[in-house]
Amino acid sequence: MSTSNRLTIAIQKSGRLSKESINLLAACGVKFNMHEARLMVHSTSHPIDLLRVRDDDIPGLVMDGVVDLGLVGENVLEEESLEREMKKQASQYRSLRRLDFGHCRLSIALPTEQTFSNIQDLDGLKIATTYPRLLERYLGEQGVKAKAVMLTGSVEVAPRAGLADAVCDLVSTGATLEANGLREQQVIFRSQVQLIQRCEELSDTKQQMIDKLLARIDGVQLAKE
Ligand code: PRT
Ligand code: ZN
Repeated sequence: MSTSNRLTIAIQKSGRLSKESINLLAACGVKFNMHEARLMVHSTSHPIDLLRVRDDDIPGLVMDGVVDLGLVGENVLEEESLEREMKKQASQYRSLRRLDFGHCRLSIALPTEQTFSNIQDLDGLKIATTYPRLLERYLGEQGVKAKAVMLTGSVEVAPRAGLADAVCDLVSTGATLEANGLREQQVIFRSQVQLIQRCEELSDTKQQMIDKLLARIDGVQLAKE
C-alpha cells in the first residue's frame, strides 16, 4: 500500500474524530468525495488516499508501516504503544503535530456515595476500563494495588452491574459519569488528537507532500488561535 507515491492517511471511519479529521484536511486544500461505506477514499485534488478505520486500529497501522500518516487520539496511541512495548512488538512512530481537537481526559471515577480522600483509597478495588495499560502505569507510579478490569464498552455501567468498584474512562463534559451516579476523582491522562507518521524513511515525493501538508496545518491552527 505504502510503496506507491500516493500518501496514505488513516482516519477514524465514523466517530467523534471523523468530521474534524476530514475538515482539517479540507482546510489544507485536500479534497475528497466521501462515500460513507468505503474503506478507501481517493483525494480529488492530491495523490492522497484516506483509509477509514476504527480509531483503535490507527496506531498499529502507522507503527507497522501500513499507512504513512494517521490522525488519532493520544489515549489510543499511548495505550497501543504500552501494549506493544509489553509484547515486544514494533511501537515506533513519529509525532508530527498535536492538533486542536478530540480533547478529553482519562479519569478514575467512583460511585458518588463512596468517600475518596486520596489515591490510596483505591487499594484493593477493581477498576473497569478500556485503557488497562494506561491505568496500570498510573497505579504503578502511585504504588496503588488495584486491579484493572478490561471492558471495551459501557464502562460507566460496570459498578452498578457489580462488575467493578470504580471506572477509569474518558471524560469530556462529565455528563455521562454524573448520569451513572459516578464522581470524577482523579485525572490520569489528558488527550487530544495527534498527527503521526510511520518511522521508515519515505520517498522524497511523499516527504515533500507531508512537509507541505504540515505547513498548511500550521497555518490552519494559527488562524484558529
Ligand atoms: O468505532 P471506533 O472504535 O472508531 O470509535 P470509538 O467508539 O472507540 O470512539 P469515539 O468515536 O467515541 O471516540 C474517538 C476518540 O475521541 C477517543 O479515543 C478520544 O480520543 C476522543 N474523545 C474525546 C472521546 C471523548 N472526547 C468522549 N467524551 N471519546 C469518548 N468519549 C466518551 C466517553 O468514553 C464517555 O462514554 O464520551 C463519554 C463521556 O463524555 P461526557 O461528555 O459525558 O463526559
Ligand atoms: Zn475505538
